Amino acid sequence: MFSKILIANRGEIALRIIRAAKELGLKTVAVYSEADKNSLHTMLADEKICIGPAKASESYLNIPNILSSAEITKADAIHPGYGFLAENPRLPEICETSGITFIGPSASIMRIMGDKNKARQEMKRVKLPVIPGSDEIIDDVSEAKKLAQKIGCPVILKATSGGGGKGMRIVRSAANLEGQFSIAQNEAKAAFGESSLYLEKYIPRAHHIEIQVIGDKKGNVLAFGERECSIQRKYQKVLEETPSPFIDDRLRKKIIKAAQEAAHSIGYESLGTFEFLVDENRKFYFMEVNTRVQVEHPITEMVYGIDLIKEQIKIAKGEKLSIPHDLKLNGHCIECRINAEDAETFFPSPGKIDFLALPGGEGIRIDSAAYCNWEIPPDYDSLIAKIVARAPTRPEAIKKMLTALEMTTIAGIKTNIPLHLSILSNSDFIKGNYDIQFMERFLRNKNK
Ligand code: MV4
Repeated sequence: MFSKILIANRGEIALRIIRAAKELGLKTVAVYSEADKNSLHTMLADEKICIGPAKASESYLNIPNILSSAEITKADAIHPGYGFLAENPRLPEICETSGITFIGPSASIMRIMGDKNKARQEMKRVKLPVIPGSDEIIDDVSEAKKLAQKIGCPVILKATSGGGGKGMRIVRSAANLEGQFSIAQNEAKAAFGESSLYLEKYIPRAHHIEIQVIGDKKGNVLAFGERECSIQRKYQKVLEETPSPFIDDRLRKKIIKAAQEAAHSIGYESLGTFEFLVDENRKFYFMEVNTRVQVEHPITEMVYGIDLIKEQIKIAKGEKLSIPHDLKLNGHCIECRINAEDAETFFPSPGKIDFLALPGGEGIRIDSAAYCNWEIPPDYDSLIAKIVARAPTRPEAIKKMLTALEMTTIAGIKTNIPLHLSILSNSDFIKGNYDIQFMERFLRNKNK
């Protein structure tokens, strides 16, 4: 069906895909920008090809350059990884007309899910609980006002093309609506070229919970146990864990079933993630669908003993899902995102890694493209390693992660390892007593 995968990405996720491809006996092509000529993915793929200058818009986001690289190298499949082109429906569309297999969902599913309001309507249609809010996009402030009055403040304005919290505004009182509406519109217009907004009731003290799904071309869909992703700063996840200390077995079963049925109803194919908010009364609401592999996929792999990327590649080849349906959750897993950044100010800290010692041992997994003497380019995100720890219980997983972090040395650049050490030592974190407001509170208290 296909035998050579071009990986339209860089960094740790490019290595992750190379590993899966190699295990399946498939050839790989690395694409790289001028800033990445010494990056590990170029050395570990079977072939490499430069696709342009450092600037992502001219390289990793450049569809014509990526397509011609596939033609030159005779790659017959493309894996987009996450970020960059991963959720751009133009890529699967163009792949189809070029006879290249896109390893991901269909362009049409991607297009619907990329419009957060359409995704919301679609999930409402298939009976997934959605957050109370607008039925359609809101054209002007007067409509927003009427709805906010009906629903009651706080409400939240969201951009239909949204993501990463851009074009999102919490409205605490009706008096602020007019101002926040135009701020959200302008922000959405600047970020996505599209200003349309929708409105929801704001859920306070919520948990950000997500369900991994995978579907094959034959209509088989599996959903896994939740990932707890509430530890975020500025809508960037910092640490994720599974299972969530907030979710009991009964609720877990309910959310898994709801996501599985919804994914099945829309004929979801490939890897995807259903994001939910779970409120303080443990009611869950659909938020959005991510139509790509996610950074935090390893924690699901670790507790279920599976390889999601290999499975995703096999599905793209037309194979039937080969993961057993009686999934057994095995232990507890935590992922720390190690970023090249100042642990206090969060400023990026690119530069040369002078010394690198990474941890290991049973239950530890490192996904990283970093090596000693590599110079981290300043042009891309600051994720340099994912440290993942699995153990039979949550306390043991925390202890294993603390040990792993203490046995990690990354010199020459700053990292957020000190931040992770203090989160893992925080009494509320240890108790599992946290929600999406945790980081804000944690950082405020730390600086007192
Ligand atoms: C919300 C919400 C509460 N109520 N929607 C954040 C990014 C995007 N995925 C949607 N997000 C949220 N939507 C309603 N109706 C809370 C979040 C949210 C969040 C908000 C403020 C600070 C941190 C947050 C972390 C995750 C989710």
